[in-house]
Amino acid sequence: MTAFISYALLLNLRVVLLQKKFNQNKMSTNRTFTMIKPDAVANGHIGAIINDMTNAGFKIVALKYTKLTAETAGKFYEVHKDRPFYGELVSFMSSGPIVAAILEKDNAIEDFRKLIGSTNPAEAAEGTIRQKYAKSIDANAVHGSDSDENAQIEGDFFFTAQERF
Ligand code: RTP
Ligand code: MG
Repeated sequence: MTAFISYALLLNLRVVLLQKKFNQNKMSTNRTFTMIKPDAVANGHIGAIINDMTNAGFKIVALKYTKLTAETAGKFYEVHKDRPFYGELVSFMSSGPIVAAILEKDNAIEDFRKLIGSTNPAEAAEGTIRQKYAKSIDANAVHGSDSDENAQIEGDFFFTAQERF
């Protein structure tokens, strides 16, 4: 009898752990990280951009109004450190306050990249956030993660576990 109960408890524990792992995986694949960049903040577009994001079905998991230093901006965009635009990118991203957020939706990475449009606003599709609010390839209004892995890294860069809901 004792052996049977122990076996049942172990089985139950295994099911709970598997469910937890499934939920963790599901959460990371359904999340993206974004920043409203200094140009869009300075031009008064925070409200309109958040509205576009939530209207497109993205739920806000975490949200913060903050400012990057040259050092933290440099770290955030470290993947681009050998690119010719790195210096300008770092100086622009630390030039004023930004809004950082973690967003959740099915197919978050791809759908969010579609919502923000091409890196160069001149090439961004009609109705996209960059087409509506961005002026140039440097000051392009918003950031969007390019993969599940980077969404996780970038979200962790700005938010503690207690700041996510
Ligand atoms: P982001 O990371 O900010 O969401 O932008 P993205 O994925 O669309 O573009 P990415 O290739 O990751 O580049 C990061 C930022 O660097 C600037 N950039 N300038 N002059 C250029 O050719 C050039 N290429 C990229 C942009 O401001 C871009 O958002
Ligand atoms: Mg990128």
